[in-house]
Amino acid sequence: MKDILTANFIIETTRTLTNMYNHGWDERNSGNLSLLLTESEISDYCDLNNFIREIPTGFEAPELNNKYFLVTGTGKYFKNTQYNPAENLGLFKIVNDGKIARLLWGLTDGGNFTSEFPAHMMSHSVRLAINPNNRVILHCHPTNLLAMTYIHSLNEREFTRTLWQMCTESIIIFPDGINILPWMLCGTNEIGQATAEKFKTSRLIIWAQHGIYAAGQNLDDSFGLIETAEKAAEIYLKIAHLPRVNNITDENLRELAVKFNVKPRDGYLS
Ligand code: 2HA
Ligand code: ZN
Repeated sequence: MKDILTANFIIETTRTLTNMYNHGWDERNSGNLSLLLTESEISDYCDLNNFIREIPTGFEAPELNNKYFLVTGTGKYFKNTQYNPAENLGLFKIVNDGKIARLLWGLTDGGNFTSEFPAHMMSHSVRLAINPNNRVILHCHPTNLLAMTYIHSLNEREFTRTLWQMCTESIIIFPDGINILPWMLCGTNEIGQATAEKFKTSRLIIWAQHGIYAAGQNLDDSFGLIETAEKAAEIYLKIAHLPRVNNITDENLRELAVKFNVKPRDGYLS
């Protein structure tokens, strides 16, 4: 067996978590990440015929049967993962129609998967049905987006249009816009189901007064989505209280969509 700490998926995940912490999006134990891995990616690094322990998931997801996920642990700090990946991350195989997660590696202090495991797994199911190359679900608490949910309408079209108008790049990076859940109790199957439902039409979901979820084909893709939306929110907060004398118009947004070959969400441009 090769040393799993030298595997690309561990190195990249750890770098992403550190980077997110450094952006101020993951205070204390906040945020969580799950990365779908194939058998061939992990078979050199851990014994797939053995497992350490089994944890009931509390939900069913037959479509995730026999899939492998690297997941952050509950109560673990993003900032600490770089110093001890084996304690802060867990590699799981999903079995029994999604009802059981088998720990193959990690969570060495006896820890459990993230409290938002339902939201992650249910969201993987939905995104995989739309794009078989989806690998990552990422959650964090980005400061400016979170602040915006206190002062901006939570209407998805209006919120999206505001973000599109704040940076030229926004509509190119998230043409599907941003979906929004009202404040809900986190860590439950209910918020998991609601989040997965929202992932049917966008790759970015805001949890009002809490944070954001992103889905992507790899860590850079999902991180980049959040980074772009967060930048737009930062600009909004800098200018929201000032008279606006210039703007990115709907005509400009249409030009961007044509030039960069993206399809803006139906009905979002007037
Ligand atoms: O894991 O961010 O939503 C801590 C959280 C819960
Ligand atoms: Zn959170």
